[in-house]
Parts: sequence; C-alpha cells; structure tokens
Amino acid sequence: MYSANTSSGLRGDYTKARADFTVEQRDHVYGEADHALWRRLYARQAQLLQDYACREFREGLARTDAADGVPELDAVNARLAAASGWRLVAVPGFIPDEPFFRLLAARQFPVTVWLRKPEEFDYLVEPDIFHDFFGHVPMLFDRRFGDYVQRYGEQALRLAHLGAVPLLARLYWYTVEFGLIESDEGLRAYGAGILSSGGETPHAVESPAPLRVRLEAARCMGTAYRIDSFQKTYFVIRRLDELAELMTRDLPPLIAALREQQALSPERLYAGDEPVPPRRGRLAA
Ligand code: HBI
Ligand code: FE
Repeated sequence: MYSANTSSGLRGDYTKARADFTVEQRDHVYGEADHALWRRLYARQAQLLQDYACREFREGLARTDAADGVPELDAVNARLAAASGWRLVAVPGFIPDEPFFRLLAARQFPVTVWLRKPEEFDYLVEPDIFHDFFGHVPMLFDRRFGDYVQRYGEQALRLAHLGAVPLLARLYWYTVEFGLIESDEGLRAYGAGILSSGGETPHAVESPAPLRVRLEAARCMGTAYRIDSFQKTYFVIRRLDELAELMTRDLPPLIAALREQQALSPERLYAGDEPVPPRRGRLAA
C-alpha cells in the first residue's frame, strides 16, 4: 500500500513512525507485482556485479539470500548481527540528519520500506528498499566497513555543532554511495549508489569520461557532488580499513579549515591529486 506524505514533500508514510523514525516493516504490504519487480531489479544488478563489485560486496550479497523477492529485514538480521553486529531497521523513507546519524552510531541501518514503481526501474531520486537493501546491506556484513559507518554516525553527531554535516555528507556520498576500490581484482565498486544502478555500474569502473582520484579526506570533503547525473569524480581506496581510519583522525581542525574554503569542482583535477585510470572494458574509448 503506497501513501504519500505531502507536508514533507517526501514519498512514504511517516504517520506511524516512532520518535527515532523507525516503523514496523510488516505494516507495509508488498504485492506479487512488488516481488516480481524486485526479482527483475535483483537479476539485472546481480549479473553486473560479477564483473564490477568488489569481493566483499559479492560475498555479502550472497549472505542476504534476497534473490527471490522483497526481503524481510528480520530474517536477514539474524545473519547480519552474527557477522558484524549490525541490525536493519525499517524507516518510511528519507529521514532527518540527526536521527539518521543516531541510528548509524547505534549500528542500526535504516532501510526504506517502499519499493519503486515499474516505470522507475532505472532511476529514482529518493532511496527505496531496493537501493537501501541491495546497495547498502551487502557491505555491512564486512566488519571493517561496518565500523566505518558506525564511526561516521558518531562523528557526525559529535561534530555537528561545528558545521561539519555538509562536509561529512560529501565523504559519505563519495565513499558509502559512490566509492571505488582498487583491489587484487582491479578497479571495482563498493558504493551503494553505483551498485544499485544499472547504468552507473559500468560507467563508474570503465568509462573514460569521469575523473578518478585516490581518496584523501580533505580533498573528498571539499568536493561538491551531483545528485542529478552520474558522478564526475570518483574517489578510490586501496583497502577497506582506510575508511574507518579516516574517522579516527583529528577532524575538528580539518573541518575548520574546509569551512573557510570554496567547494572544489567535481569536473577537474587539482594539484596533488593521484589519478587512477579506468579499468579496460566494454566502455573503453
Ligand atoms: N535517510 N533514509 C535515509 N537514507 C539516507 O541515506 C539518508 C537519510 N537521511 C540523511 C542522509 N541520508 C544524509 O543527508 C546524511 O548522510 C548527511
Ligand atoms: Fe544510499
């Protein structure tokens, strides 16, 4: 059952949400058409992943056991808790920053309950359960990645009074959503925004069009991002441990310096950048 909340401008039913913005997933009914659409979305992405997703994502996805229909979060929670201590909670859709960070800091990942419509197969603006679950949950099985996301939530709460949220949001965007990793299998994606998108998956890894640079905290937090097109710059890590390490750095001085600075453009390189070449593949020039 879909209902729109028009006062917030967000899609989803926020009327039954608790103070922490969580809801009961079982109050949302998925029909056979939803399950069929899920299976189509899953099949398309799962086939791309073999070539484009990092090993940890592929292994995590297998452990979700969600190929056959819209998953029940509690069924996955038993396995996820044992693997990494994370727990999935249902939310009506996009939630405000502070409750979002509180959930992450408590190792609870918010998953939107509603699924897109068939005509939105390739693209939608707000996160739905396919993006949130298929895109984000596999990596949460990895303890190193899970530690990063939890610490991100903790630091965002701690540093919000310094005006850090827009800067940290860029880091989240360019890692959790659009991150690439150069592993023993070559360049691969781990970001949920990439791996839940049929078009952006090959683009991010193989297209000669976007820029790719080695992840550096200040460079990444200083760079503006696009929400209406494929990314113009991707940041590349070498090891998943790098991410949690970023969150143990002394961030307040970095935040103070960056707040004074104009946003960097995602459409050009800057002095000191270490460029990373695309992987040779179907999209190579
Ligand atoms: N809420 N459900 C949901 N999903 C998100 O990814 C999300 C959110 N609220 C805030 C938010 N993301 C971002 O603005 C923060 O990362 C800054
Ligand atoms: Fe996301």
